[in-house]
Amino acid sequence: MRTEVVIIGAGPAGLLLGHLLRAAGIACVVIERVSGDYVLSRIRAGVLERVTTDLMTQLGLDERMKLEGLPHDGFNLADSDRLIRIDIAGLTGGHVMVYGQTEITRDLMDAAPERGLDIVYEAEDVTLHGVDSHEPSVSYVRDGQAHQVSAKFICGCDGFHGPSRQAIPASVARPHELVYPFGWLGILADVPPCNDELIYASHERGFALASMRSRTRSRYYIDVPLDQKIEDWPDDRLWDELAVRLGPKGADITRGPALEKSIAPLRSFVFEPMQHGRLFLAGDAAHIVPPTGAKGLNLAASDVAYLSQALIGYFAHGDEAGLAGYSEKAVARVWKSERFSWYLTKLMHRFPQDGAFERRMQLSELDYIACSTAMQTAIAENYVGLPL
Ligand code: RFL
Ligand code: PHB
Repeated sequence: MRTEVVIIGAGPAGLLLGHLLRAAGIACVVIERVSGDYVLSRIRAGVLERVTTDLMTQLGLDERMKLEGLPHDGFNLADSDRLIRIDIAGLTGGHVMVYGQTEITRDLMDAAPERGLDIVYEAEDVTLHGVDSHEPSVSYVRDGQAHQVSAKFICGCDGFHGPSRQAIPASVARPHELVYPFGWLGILADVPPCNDELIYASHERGFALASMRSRTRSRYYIDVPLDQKIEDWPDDRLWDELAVRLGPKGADITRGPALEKSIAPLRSFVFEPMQHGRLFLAGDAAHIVPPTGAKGLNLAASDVAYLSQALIGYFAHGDEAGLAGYSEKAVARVWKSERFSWYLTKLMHRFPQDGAFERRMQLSELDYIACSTAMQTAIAENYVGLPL
C-alpha cells in the first residue's frame, strides 16, 4: 500500500495530526499498536491550553468540548495553611479548559470514519524502514498478516516507548533526561471536586493535586516513592492522605470508590533533533514533562500545529522550508514548557535528599508568590500556555 504520510500512534498527537492532514486533503494512515478501547482506558491529561482547544475548533470537533468542558479562570497553589490563587484570567486575559484527554481522544476517534481518516488498530511489530531514503515505509503485522505501507513521510507520534525515536541513529541523537525519585498515584472517582478550581499542594508529607473531569467526577494525585505499589494504597488510606496534604481544602473532600487508580513515574526528557531524513517526531515520542505543569498533551498539540503546517506547505506548494525548520521551531517551545514543568515540580514536591533548608526555600518562594503580582503573572502566563 502507498500513501502520502504514515502516522505511528493513535494518541492525541497522531489523531490530531491525521485529522489536520485529512482536512487539507492529504492522504494518510494512522497505525496503532493497541485497540481503540485500550487507548481510551488510559486516564491522563485533564487541562487544555488554547493551542489544543483552537485545533479542535479549527477541525470543527469542539462541539462536545464546548458543552461539557469547564473553562477555568484560575488555579491554586497551597501549603499546609493557605491557598494562593493564581488569577489566570485577570493576569493574562485567557483561561484553560478542563476536558479529559480521554474525551478529546474519543471525539477525534469518533470523527475519523466520516472524515476519511484510516486508523489501523492492534498492529503488531510496527517497524520503520528507510527513514533516510525518499521512499520510507512502515511494516506491521495484523491478524497474523504482514503489511507494508510506503509514503513520502513518517510521523512518529508513538509516545515515549514507541519505535520511532529509536529509528534516529545514535550518531545524531541528543537526548536530555532527568528522572525524579517519585511517581504520581492518581485516583478517579465519581464524587464532586473539593474545590471549583485545581489545587496544587505542597505539604510537609509530600505533594497533592486536586483536579476534576466534571462537576461530579474528581481526579486526585499524591506523590509516592518509586518502590510503592497500588496495593499499598487502598482507597481509605489514599483519601486520608489527600485530606492531610490538601491543607485548607482537605476537609472538603468527598470520598468514593476508585474508578481507576494508577502510578505514573515522573520524568523530564527532550530528544533533539525531532526529525531525521523523512521521519518527524511529535508529542511524547520526542519529549516528556512531569505532569505538574499540565503541559504534555498541550506540547503534543503545539508540535502537531507546527508539523501539520509544514506538511501542508509541502504538499500544497512543494515548499520544503517549513519541514526543514520543524525541529528547531518545536524544540524551542518544548524547552520553555520543560522549564516551567521542572520549576513547578521542584517547588511543590519534597525530594528525599532535601533537608529543612530546602523546605524553607520552597515555603519562602510560595510566600513571595503570594505577595508578588510579577511572580503570579509569570506563573499564569506559562500555565495558560505560551503563544505558538
Ligand atoms: P501517547 O498518548 O502516549 O500516544 C502514543 C500512542 O502511540 C501508541 N504506540 C504505538 N503505536 C504503534 N506501534 C507501536 N510500537 C507503538 N508504541 C506506542 C500508543 O499505544 C499510544 O496510543 O502520546 P501523545 O499522542 O504524544 O500524547 C501525549 C500525552 O498523552 C501526554 O503528554 C499527556 O497525557 C501528559 N499529561 C498531561 N498533559 C497535559 O497537557 N495536561 C495534563 O493535565 C496532563 N496530565 C499527563 C497528565 C500524563 C500523565 N501520565 C499518566 C504520564 C497526568 C498524568 C498522570
Ligand atoms: C489531571 O486532571 O489529570 C491533571 C490536571 C493538572 C495537572 C496534571 C493532571 O497538572
